[in-house]
Amino acid sequence: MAEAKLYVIPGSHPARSAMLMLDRKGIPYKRIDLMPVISKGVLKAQRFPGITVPALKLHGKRVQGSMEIARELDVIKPEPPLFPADPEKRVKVEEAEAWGDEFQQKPRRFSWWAFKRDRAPMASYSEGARLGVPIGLAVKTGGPIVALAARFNGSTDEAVRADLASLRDDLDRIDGWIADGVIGGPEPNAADYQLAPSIRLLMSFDDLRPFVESRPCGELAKRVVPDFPGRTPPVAPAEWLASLRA
Ligand SMILES: N[C@@H](CCC(=O)N[C@@H](CS)C(=O)NCC(=O)O)C(=O)O
Repeated sequence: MAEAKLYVIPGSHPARSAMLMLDRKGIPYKRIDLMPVISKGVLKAQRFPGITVPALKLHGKRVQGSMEIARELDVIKPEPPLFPADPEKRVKVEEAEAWGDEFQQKPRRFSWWAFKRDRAPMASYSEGARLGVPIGLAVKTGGPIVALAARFNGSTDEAVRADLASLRDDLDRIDGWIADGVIGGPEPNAADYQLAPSIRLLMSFDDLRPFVESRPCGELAKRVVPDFPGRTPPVAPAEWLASLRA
């Protein structure tokens, strides 16, 4: 059987979800690092139906998207399960997972907004990645890629400011799922793997880490994703963080 191949972008949070789930299932895979934006063409050339990572070639099948990958992994290797067997519990995990799939956009939008201001911290997110060019050079010449990614992801001041204004409610919701036992149990489920990398990406920003790390969701993220590369010094105007501070 051919080895599984996982296409990722370094620092991508849903790609990290897929990596963690493959590891959890004990399925070996080859990781293929792609440059953002250029990734779209590579995935098309590889005949994936969509243009985003994570994208997985497994047993001759192409599976794309963190939620789709979670389901496929449970089919091909049921143990340990990523979804609870109890139907009611499963519905709750699926709800949290689907919400997390949407929530991904907030840390993504913030990241590109921040990198548009200063690309230098991007290098730290590519730790251990093999992009085919030196990371320093990729960052140095990456202005057009960052500008395009920021545009594709709607990383405008208005959008990012609105995201930050509602972030506290988002974190409360995630903490609520932990309190209700939907996530945060001893055996991580698909919603843990979906949400924790997004929290970890938020925590990589010095602006946001203080408001996240000591919360239950911050603790959970550190446990589920013990290592997540990247660090970005403060970049957001102080007043944009007011609702987190309140
Ligand atoms: N919700 C999807 C979203 C995947 C997604 O948008 N991935 C981003 C990276 S985090 C991507 O591939 N972007 C294309 C690009 O940056 O060019 C999932 O979980 O798989």
